Amino acid sequence: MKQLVQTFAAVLLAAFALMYLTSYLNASQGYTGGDTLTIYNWGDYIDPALIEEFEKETGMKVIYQTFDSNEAMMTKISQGGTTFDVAIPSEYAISKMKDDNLLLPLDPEKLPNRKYIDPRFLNLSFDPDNRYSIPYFWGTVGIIYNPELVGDLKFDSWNDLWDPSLRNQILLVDGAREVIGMGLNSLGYSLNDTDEGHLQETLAKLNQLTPNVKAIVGDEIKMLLANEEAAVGVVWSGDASEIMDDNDKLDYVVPEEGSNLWFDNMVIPKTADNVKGAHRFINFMLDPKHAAQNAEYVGYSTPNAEALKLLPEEISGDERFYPSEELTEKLEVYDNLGKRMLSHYNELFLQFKMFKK
Ligand code: N2P
Repeated sequence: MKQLVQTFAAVLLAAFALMYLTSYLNASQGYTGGDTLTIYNWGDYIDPALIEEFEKETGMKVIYQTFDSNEAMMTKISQGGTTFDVAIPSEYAISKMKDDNLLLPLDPEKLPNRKYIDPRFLNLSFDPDNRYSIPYFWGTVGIIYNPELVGDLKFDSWNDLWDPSLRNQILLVDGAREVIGMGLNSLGYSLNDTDEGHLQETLAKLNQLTPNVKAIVGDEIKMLLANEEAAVGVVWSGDASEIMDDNDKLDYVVPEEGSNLWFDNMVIPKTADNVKGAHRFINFMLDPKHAAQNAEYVGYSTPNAEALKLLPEEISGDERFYPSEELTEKLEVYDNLGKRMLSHYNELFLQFKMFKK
């Protein structure tokens, strides 16, 4: 009998030790169970107070990680090994992630606040019926400039950037599609052009811009431009709006040859661990009150029609950041150019960066 009790105690002890070891290993490997939610978003792209509010409301713990380009985000998600419950890619990346089977379909019943999204931003070609994605922010790519430092230049053409008076005065956003796209547009080509001759011509033209380029930078572009460290920047519209909040001397313009119209959307990656929590977070962000608070904080344009009504008229009525449908029709959305061509754009961008150094 005594031996039986001893064996039982030893088995019990071993089971406890195993349980302890498993939970220790899970914790040290960043395991995310039902009450944590891992979000993968662009830098400077959410009001942190909303994360706190979400945590308080749901009791979930949010692990928040950031990326600075669609390319970096896709590489990390496709490599696996890390769990992300919600990510926020742009349209061409969503199309590619769908092709690569990296996304889970959304459950519309768990997203009642979807009804607040302006139908103009739903059902777009990269994700018909919004099976995998829900709009987060949208905007353009354009030029922010300090009128006091650029003479008569008005930047209604991308070609103004090549003006010799702008030596060492331009900051560029660190994005392959944006910089190659601006080069293509300056030559009158589509920013989805795949003709090798056009692409080489674009690279040669971008290389000629290098004397004017002070730096190619990430989110710090906002601080540098607001502090007048450079006279001109090629930026996403929402960053321009935020910079202009800090320095109202600056102005933002979308050149007439055309530019990019982009849409960033919330998705649930295939490797998600907390799918229920992911839906809860997406629905929370779609609440007009939260969407308006977020838009006001980050400076980007909300696709949420009810949230727009809650924003002050000086924001919602500003055509630079809420361009009319008529204006946006002239702009181009990035196509998913396929794996090979997207890598080629990245390589060309790297060559431009190397040439600049
Ligand atoms: C915010 C980045 C916005 C990305 N820092 C535009 N697609």
